[in-house]
Amino acid sequence: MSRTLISGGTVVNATGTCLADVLVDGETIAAIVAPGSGVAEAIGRRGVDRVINASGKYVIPGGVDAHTHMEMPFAGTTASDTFETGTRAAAWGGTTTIIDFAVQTAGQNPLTQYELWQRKADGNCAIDYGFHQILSDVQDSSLDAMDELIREGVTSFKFFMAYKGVFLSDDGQILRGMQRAADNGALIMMHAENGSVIDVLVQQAIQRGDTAPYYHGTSRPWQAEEEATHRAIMLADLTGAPLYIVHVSAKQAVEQIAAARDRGQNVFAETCPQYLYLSLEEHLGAPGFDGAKWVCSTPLRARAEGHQEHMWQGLRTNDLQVVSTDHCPFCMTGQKEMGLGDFSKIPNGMGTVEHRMDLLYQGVVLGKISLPRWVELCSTTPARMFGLYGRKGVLQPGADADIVVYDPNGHTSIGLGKTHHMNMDHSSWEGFEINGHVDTVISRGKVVVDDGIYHGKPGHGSYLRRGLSQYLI
Ligand code: DUC
Ligand code: ZN
Ligand code: ZN
Repeated sequence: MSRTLISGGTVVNATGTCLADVLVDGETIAAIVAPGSGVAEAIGRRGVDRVINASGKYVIPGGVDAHTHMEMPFAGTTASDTFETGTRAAAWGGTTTIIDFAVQTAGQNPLTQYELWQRKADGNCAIDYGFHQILSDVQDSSLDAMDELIREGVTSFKFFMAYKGVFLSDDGQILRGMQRAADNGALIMMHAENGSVIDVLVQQAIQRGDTAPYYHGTSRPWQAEEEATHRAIMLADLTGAPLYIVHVSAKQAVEQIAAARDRGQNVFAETCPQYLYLSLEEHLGAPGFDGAKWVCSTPLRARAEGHQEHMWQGLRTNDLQVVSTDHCPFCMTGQKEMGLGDFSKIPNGMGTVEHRMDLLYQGVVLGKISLPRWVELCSTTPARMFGLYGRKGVLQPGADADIVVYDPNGHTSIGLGKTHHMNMDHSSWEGFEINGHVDTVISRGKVVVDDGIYHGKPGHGSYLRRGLSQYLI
């Protein structure tokens, strides 16, 4: 079993920062001690295999990205990152855990689908991974499958209020899923957009000849997100189920979430980097077909309406608790271009799994969030929300040694051929300049990235059997 000493860094947890040395023994953290106390030196004399000098750097718990879609079938194609390429890219960016989605569409058996997703990931992941289960048509057997899946460590279930005929569950089906979750302790995740309204607006836009990517945004207006968010909150209230709204992009949806939380409801929510930085006008509205790179749902919102600043505010005030990526990449060639002349045929999604830690760190640089809050949003709360805390999301003795050494004085230029290891033919973040750099990434005691060199391998990542959300117990 190899021993690594990370010396002289500033250890950052969600609770605060301190100067400390971190000793890794095998796959876990053995000790966190004050530098100069002699403890590290004593341990050192007994032999460490490697010393990492973290002086002047932050030592943080590895990132937990609770919302990714590797190899996801969507709109007649499949997300371009496999579990192998996507988890490798995640590792490059300082994320050491992903929670992906096993997908059940109408007529399929959720348990069979879960096993299928296990086979896709097994032996391929560079970092640890877990699963949520997507449920669409809710049969009696699906409700029983929820109980069975919880025993397998799948403790959260995602429903869609959009994408009729593919993923959409109607309100009655969602209600039944929530009733079961209220009984069995599962967390309900919701894609909250009014799909029926969107389908009409999309059809009308295409008929008008408004076929460019920009109109993907205008046909999924904030009212459709606010309404669905409110409806999901009401259904959750009716049933007593805990609710987690995914990829929030509209400020009005944040207001609904904040109001529910103020009433005492167990409602939680995430946003994603794209809703903090990118916009309808500049990105979806890019010349020609370029906007297709940023077609995702919920859509990028108008900067003039102030959504982006409101997301930052929500992250600061805890109206929003988590930042995930909704990583669902598609190449322009052969995939996004399926929607040339008809935006509704562009596969929805963009690739961000590699850049989440860097992009959110800019919030610290810009004074929008504190250093511990960065760690809380990107690692600690997702771990607690999805039943992994203690093992993941914190640097403490006994925790998995998932550790990132982050250099605040380093620099990262994002883009194709620079810091981009996702399986895409473009970058949705081309040209972003990051103050900060992921220097070293350790996954369960193994150095997977160090000084610009990748040392990981497929199959190092293990399946995480998750417990119930630690926000509920
Ligand atoms: N949104 C996306 O952008 N892609 C995949 C599914 C989703 O809800
Ligand atoms: Zn979604
Ligand atoms: Zn998603």
